[in-house]
Parts: sequence; structure tokens; C-alpha cells
Amino acid sequence: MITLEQFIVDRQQELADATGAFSKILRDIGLGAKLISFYLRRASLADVLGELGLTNIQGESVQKLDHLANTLFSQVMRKNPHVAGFASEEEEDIVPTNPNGKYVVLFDPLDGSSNIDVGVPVGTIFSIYQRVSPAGEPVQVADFLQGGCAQVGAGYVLYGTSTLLFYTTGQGVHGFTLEPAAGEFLLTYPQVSMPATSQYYSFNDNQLHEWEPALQRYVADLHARNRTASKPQSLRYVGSLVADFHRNLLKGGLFMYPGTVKKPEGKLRLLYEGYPMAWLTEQAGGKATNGKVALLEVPAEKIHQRTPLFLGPASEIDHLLSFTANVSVETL
Ligand code: AHM
Ligand code: MG
Repeated sequence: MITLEQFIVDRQQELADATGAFSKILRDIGLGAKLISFYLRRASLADVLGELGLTNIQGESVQKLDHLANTLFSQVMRKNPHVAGFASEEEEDIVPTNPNGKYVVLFDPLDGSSNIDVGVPVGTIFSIYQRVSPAGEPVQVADFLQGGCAQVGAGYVLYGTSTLLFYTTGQGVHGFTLEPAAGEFLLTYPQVSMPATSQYYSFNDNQLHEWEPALQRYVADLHARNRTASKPQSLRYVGSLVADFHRNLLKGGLFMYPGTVKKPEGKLRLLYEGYPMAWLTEQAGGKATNGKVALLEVPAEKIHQRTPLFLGPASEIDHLLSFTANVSVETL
């Protein structure tokens, strides 16, 4: 059995210039995940369900557990000397922490808020960059806006039937399962690859009529292919990105959350949700796009930027792009 700690240490030894700083951040993300998992397991017993009575920067109602998860993760990051600052989906601005730290961390502490109160899996998503501002000074927004290709680590934690932590540092995707009795994440999914064909598709089509016509044509094509396929794809949509993504990663499937004609930027956030999931998808052999270009190439302009998001097996994403890529937004 290989623990997350051991796995990280073994990998670190393979890097000549490794100082252990990055590994310590990954280990602390594991610690934050264990703490959040502990509270989630007791959520309906410990009066931590329901709304807090505040709205976040996105204008959305903050759940008590959103707030708790953000506080726990933030505390863990503040105490890590290698973290120079962090940005959270739940915080309005970037949070400078240790000026001598070498890295910045971005996270969505509890994704899938609408599912918290009903016992449906939720997740944490994280993304790590090396800072570009000078060491010794407070971090700046530019440290967080380097773009998806500059990520040095990314992953998610799924609080489901088990608590799972999957991450990449650019050498494939590796997954760990929390052994609750030992309090350790154990390696259970080394070198994950997404199946080349889609078994599932996952999207909320309540606004299909407001999607760009090219995308509506793609959906019609998907349904038409399904009617004649020997193994038709099934719809699976949880409404927690981490849960939907995780299932599709292991089984093969398309996830999409497009924009609408009225709201072309979509709902999901580029930095906290888009970039990390896109990198994991690519590292597992799949493709990620905003419907026009590779998602990792989309420039980051502000920390709470939103993006349309399409993730899945390369062949399915290529097929989707054959409908959407060359249609300019103005002609829709
Ligand atoms: P949240 O950050 O407020 O939890 O919202 C993000 C979630 C994603 O996990 C999920 O993919 C999406 O919102 C579901 O949205 P919808 O209910 O519109 O289908
Ligand atoms: Mg979220």
C-alpha cells in the first residue's frame, strides 16, 4: 500500500532540484480534504446544513458548509510557509499569506453547493502555480492569472461513497482513496486514463433553446447517433462538477456546461474549475475546450472569470468542435 505522503516523497526524489516545498503543499491539500471530509460525514448531525445568510462574490447564497470548507482550507494554506497566497471561489480578492512562499494556490473549497443538503456527492478543486512576483513581497493578482498552461499541480477531492483525491503534476493523473480508520490517502488509481469513447454524456439542458444553434445541432447529432448505436450513451448528470467529471474520467464521458446567447460566459469559473479540470482531462488523454479553443489556452483576465466548459474523450470533443469551433459568436 502506498500512501499519498509516500507517493509524493518518491516522486520528489526523482526531481533533482526539488526542495520539498511543493510536496508539502500537496500534503496540506490532503490534510484540508480530510478535515472537510470529517465535517461532511457528520453534516446532518452537527447543525452545519443550510444557508449561512450571506452571499458570495458570485452573488450566490453561501451554505454553512461552503463557509466552513473555505475556512478550513484557508487556515491550512495560511500555515504553510511555501504558500505565498491563495484565491478562493468564496473570497472576493486574492489573499496574500507568506511573502517568502514560492507558490500560489487557487481552490473551490466545496463545489456543488446545491447538493450539500441532500446527501449528494460534492467536491473540492485545486490548482497550484509558481509565483511570478518577486519573493519577499506580497503576491499580486498577476501570480494568479498566468493561464492554465502555467499550472504546476491540479486536482480534486470527491466526497462520495469514499473520499477520493485525484491530482496531476503533469506526469499523468493519480488517484487516492481515504482509508478512514488510518486517516491516510492510499494509492488506488495509478496513472488514470480516460476511455477513448464516451459511455455517458452530462449536461443540464434546461437552457438548450438558448445555446448557440451550432451546439444545439451537436446535441441533435448526439441523440441521432444514440438512436442507432449498438451501445448508446446514457445521460448522467449529478450537478456537482467533481462527481460528474470523476465518473466520466473513469468510464468515458462528455461533460459540458456551455454559455447561453444571453450569458455567453457560462456559469463555471475558469481558474477554480475550468483550468484544473482541463489539465486533468488532458493528462488522462482527453480534451478540454471552451467550444472554440483549447481551454488551457484561454487567457485569464480576472480571478472570478467564467467560461463555457467542455471536457471529454478526444474524439467526442473533436466531433463537438466540428460543429462549434468555427462559428463566430456574432453570427448566432
Ligand atoms: P457552485 O460552485 O455554486 O457549487 O456551482 C458549480 C456547480 C458545478 O459543480 C456543477 O457542474 C454546476 O454548478 C451545476 O449547475 P446547474 O445546477 O446549473 O446544472
Ligand atoms: Mg464551485
